[in-house]
Amino acid sequence: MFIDETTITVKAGDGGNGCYSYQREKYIPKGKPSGGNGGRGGNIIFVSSAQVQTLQDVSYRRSYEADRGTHGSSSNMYGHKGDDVSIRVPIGTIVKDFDTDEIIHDFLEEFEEVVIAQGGRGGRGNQALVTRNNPCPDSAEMGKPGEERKLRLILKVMADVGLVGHPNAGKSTLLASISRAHPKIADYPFTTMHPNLGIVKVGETLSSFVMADIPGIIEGAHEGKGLGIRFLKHIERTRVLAIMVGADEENPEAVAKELVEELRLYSEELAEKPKLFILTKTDTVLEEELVVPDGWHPISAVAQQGTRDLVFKLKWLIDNTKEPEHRSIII
Ligand SMILES: Nc1nc2c(ncn2[C@@H]2O[C@H](COP(=O)(O)OP(=O)(O)OP(=O)(O)O)[C@@H](O)[C@H]2O)c(=O)[nH]1
Ligand SMILES: [Mg+2]
Repeated sequence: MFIDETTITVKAGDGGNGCYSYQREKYIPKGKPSGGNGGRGGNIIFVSSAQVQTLQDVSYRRSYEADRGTHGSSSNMYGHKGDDVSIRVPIGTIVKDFDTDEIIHDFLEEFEEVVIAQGGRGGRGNQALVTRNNPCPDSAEMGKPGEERKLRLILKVMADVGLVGHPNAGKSTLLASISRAHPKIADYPFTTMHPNLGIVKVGETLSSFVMADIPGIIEGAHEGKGLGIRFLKHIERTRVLAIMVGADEENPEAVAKELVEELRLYSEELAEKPKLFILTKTDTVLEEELVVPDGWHPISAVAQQGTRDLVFKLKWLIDNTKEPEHRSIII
């Protein structure tokens, strides 16, 4: 299941208590202070990983708790640190404080490791509390409680190119033909129900880029028609857009215009991204009847025509587009 929003509670471990004790030796009624410190509580750590694509695994549990540190003990024995809890999230996950809406962290790259809730400090034992003025402290400290937070997680996938088009335009077919992704393809609208990502290799070069295929958009999507605009957030962070229109549409240019307007109703910024217009399914039209609008790129993903050039064009466009400035945008 593709889950791109969830709410969870995390609780880091409490610190262990410091110990209050005195050395006991023969003939010495009260020896030196010897109570050890408590151990620190375990942290809650988030790690971004390319191995997970959705928030499904995270949302499986409502709350996460790290172990507490153990208490200090006599003979200056320190308590052990509580184990950390590490939670894997997909790249593109935004972690927000549920109550304040503040962004705690936005995971833009792989292997980012962030402490989201700090374990509590262990309390000092009476041995650590010794000062010149107070050589025999008569108490030890309690451990501090671990941080507890309610979090809202939002996934906005990270990709270089976002595919935009009517249902059935051939978006998933293109992704499947130029990457190793296996999105579902069928001749009915709204086959794609959630975003698919694919890594596209650029010809025989060593470079590649990430392409995001999202569900089709129809007129009125911003009002919730079709699958609506729920998935547009997944192309907010792309550098460029590929607007795809089937050669079997009556007026491809009008369709493209309408698609861009639909994007604009969602976000001006999204609509203003650099775009490549692609005429798809060119094999469905007789050669002499095929009209390719000015500046458009024709392809037939099924006949593997124009797709290789398309990859180079997209790469060029990506390389010549600045990285989006604020990659964590309005939510
Ligand atoms: N003849 C021909 N058919 C194509 C081509 N590209 C896609 N199709 C067909 O068009 C239909 C829709 O293709 P999809 O790739 O699922 O379309 P989509 O844009 O992903 O559709 P949604 O997921 O519903 O938004 C399928 O039956 C494909 O086989 C093409 O280049 N030529
Ligand atoms: Mg599709």
